[in-house]
Amino acid sequence: MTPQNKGTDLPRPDPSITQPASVSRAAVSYLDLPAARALSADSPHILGAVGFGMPRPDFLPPGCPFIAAPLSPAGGGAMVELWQSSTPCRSINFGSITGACSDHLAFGAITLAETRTIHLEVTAEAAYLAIFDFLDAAGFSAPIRFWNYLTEITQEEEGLERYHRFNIGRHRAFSARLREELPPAASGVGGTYGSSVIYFLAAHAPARPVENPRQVSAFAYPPLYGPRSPSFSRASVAHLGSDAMIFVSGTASIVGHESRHASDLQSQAAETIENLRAVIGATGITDFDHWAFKIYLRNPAHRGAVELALIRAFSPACQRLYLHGEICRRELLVEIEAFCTATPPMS
Ligand code: 3EB
Repeated sequence: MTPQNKGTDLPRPDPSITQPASVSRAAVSYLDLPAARALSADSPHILGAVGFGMPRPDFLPPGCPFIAAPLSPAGGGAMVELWQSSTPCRSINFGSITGACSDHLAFGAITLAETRTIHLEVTAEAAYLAIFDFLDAAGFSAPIRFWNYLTEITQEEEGLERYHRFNIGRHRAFSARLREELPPAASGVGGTYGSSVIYFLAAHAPARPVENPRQVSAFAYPPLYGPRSPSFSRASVAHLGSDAMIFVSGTASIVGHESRHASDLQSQAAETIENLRAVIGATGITDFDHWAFKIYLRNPAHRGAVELALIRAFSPACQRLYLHGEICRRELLVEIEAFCTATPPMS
């Protein structure tokens, strides 16, 4: 985003170069506690763990990064989002960021140090600056995916919505430190308890940003949605050798820049799935493995209806994690993000 450092100057991975099989990829698993405990035995390959409805579990080895997200599973209980690398990881703690990296990927997380007297744009800018310091120290130049879970996201803080204040702070930090011209994929969702957190994945080369032809780019939203537009791309495609990791941002019932079907769950779910299809189509990739979806619901009772629509549209074999969260526009009931790897079949 800095003018002297346009995306076109940055090295792009050449997809025609076949890299050795040791290039590390990340896989995500959404796990209940017994399954998370079982997978934690493989600690050398854990990049990071995110807890929903739970504090750090005692079975997680001390070196593994963990962050407690301020959202709970829609059905109650506790779930863990576990990012694992295909190659060994080592932990990196720098400043207020807890993280880990493999040879090709880094994970990091920060709990926002919010106080009653400091506005969210200040806290958010400081958090993102700390993230860029972490990335510099770890030697990972390119963030490829951000998750932003902000408590009381639609509440006003002295005349400005907290989400809009967050966008100001994030924009300031990206203007100062993001090397790419365009921001990577992200999710922005309201937490329902606890502290705001940001977590992220990064690589050595930038991911390819992808937009949704049905939607105005979030970074180009008109000022109606706050003094600074949200800094995220609709999807990021990280090419790793001949494989790709596809990160689809939090996607909602927005067409153009306007929310559609206010308070109509079925129609919002259908519109959101249309948007997912459109942005996935825009990646140009067709050889996907199974998708992993995270579904954010303003009302946890909406889970069944969204589940039905989602498994009709995608394979029932996909992973699905339903969370109770507040979407950053009050009229929106559901937001869905997606991740998958694409591995061309061996010839
Ligand atoms: C939207 O399309 C819905 O601020 O990082 C989705 C994904 C949304 C990411 C963010 C916000 C963010 O505008 C909200």
